[in-house]
Amino acid sequence: MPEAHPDAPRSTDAASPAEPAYKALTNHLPEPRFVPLPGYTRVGEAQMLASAEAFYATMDRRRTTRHFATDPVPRRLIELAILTAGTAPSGAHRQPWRFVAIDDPALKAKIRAAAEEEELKTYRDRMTDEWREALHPLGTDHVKEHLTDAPWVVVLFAEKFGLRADGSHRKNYYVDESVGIAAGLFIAAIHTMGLVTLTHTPNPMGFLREVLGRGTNEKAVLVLPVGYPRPDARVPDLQRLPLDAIVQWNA
Ligand code: IYR
Repeated sequence: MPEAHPDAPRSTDAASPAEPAYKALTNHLPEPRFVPLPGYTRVGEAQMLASAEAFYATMDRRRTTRHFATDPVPRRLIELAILTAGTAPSGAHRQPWRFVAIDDPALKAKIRAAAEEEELKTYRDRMTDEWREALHPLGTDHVKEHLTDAPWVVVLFAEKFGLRADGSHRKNYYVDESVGIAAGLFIAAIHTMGLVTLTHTPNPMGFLREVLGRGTNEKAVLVLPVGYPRPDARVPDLQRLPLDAIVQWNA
């Protein structure tokens, strides 16, 4: 099919829905502004294959370790990982992710103490036997030395809803999905720059909002220590599922 001129109107153009009843619901709204897709260059299949193989090989070397070196990491690297996370797609482009990046040793210690207090209760009293058994191969416990060893602790909050200046709520959409995608991009960015991170999920997480002074419209979803692995860093002996276990092609 010949390519249409980019300015030519198209009946399927999302910016100008043709269906009259739908149009009537939105005609009080300003016309959406569209710009040409920026920065896209189509590359050949051989180059795509090479990049895809290389990226997969890089990502397949990512491992979650709990053993962090205390060496400092420049703040700019954390900024770049957060900027990368912020490129995630999000429901209605609400970008409902907020990051708190902590390198203050006193604040890290405070978070560690509060997390360990909750985690001890979780591991000792709240976990079912089944859950404890599931975690046993990972070697996790309530001791969270990574929260003080890692030079940075990044806490990811989900903005459940926005707050307008008058205090009213502005709805966000697909918050869990959007924040999950942002977390994945953050993890990929940290890994490709040569650092390690760990997806820590203290439970319950309410204390983080208080300690970090965040609004009640936000909910902590992940604690991500970031740093270099310790020279003696270890990981559990785990395998990833093969392709045929995680994909189906057509019906
Ligand atoms: N939140 C606890 C327990 C934990 C739960 C799961 I599921 C894990 O995959 C790992 C740990 C913690 O962060 O230790």
